[in-house]
Amino acid sequence: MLALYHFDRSTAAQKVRLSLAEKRLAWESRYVDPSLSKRDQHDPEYLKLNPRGVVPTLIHDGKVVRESQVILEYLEDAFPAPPLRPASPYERAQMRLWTKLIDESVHVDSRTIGQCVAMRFVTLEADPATLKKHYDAMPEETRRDNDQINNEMGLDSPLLPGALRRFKRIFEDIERALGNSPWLVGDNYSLADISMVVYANRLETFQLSALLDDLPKLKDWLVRIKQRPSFAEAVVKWGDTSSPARVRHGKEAFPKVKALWDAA
Ligand SMILES: N[C@@H](CCC(=O)N[C@@H](CS)C(=O)NCC(=O)O)C(=O)O
Repeated sequence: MLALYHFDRSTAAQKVRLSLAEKRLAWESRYVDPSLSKRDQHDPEYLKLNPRGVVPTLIHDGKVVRESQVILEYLEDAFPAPPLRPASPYERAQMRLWTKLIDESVHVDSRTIGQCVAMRFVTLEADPATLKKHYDAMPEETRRDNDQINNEMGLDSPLLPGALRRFKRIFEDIERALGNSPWLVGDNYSLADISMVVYANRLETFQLSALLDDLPKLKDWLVRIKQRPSFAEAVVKWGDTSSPARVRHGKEAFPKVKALWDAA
């Protein structure tokens, strides 16, 4: 039996749901409400499963697996068909050079961009005592420190230019990799594509897709992945929607973000 602790718009959870959908695996949804009034991710029972207080967490026949990139590899080992890893050891290594980037920078940078552009407004409207409780409960010190800086400083955060610069470089690398092949590695859709696509899609939900205008192959890759039934099942169905506030904040932020992107 498979169960997934997750929430709708979490990029880390989207990746795992994409793999589960590609493999047509049935799973039970255990929804973790991250809103400031609930903060299920800080519940002591959940922290026993995931001491970092984040989603996703996979439960497979009672065994607990956490960290989205680890979960993706676990699912390949436990449920190899259809494979989302190339067969050859060399291409598998190439795939892992892409997936390694997620924990090196991509996930944290995506969080910085999202918070500076739009998510911070929830914290600006929150009651200070509730917000303090939230920060105090966050088990990861770096995450807490970054969140505080990004939420307080928004587009003026000192972390934003670097996050956009690293994103731009990686997206340019994706554009080059797609020069001769429809997928990032080899002839097939793999964990490299799944791991990266949720972050490209996230830029779109923050109304920042025009940043990708000079990257036509990446844009085409994004469209092709969105056409796969797994994307509807794993991302759209769970409501990775742009709320009216997110659309408004994204549009307002765009000129400043674009200037930082162009300067990067
Ligand atoms: N390295 C972790 C990162 C997970 C992560 O950052 N999850 C976010 C959602 S995308 C989360 O749970 N956020 C809630 C919080 O930070 O309080 C993974 O890949 O599983």
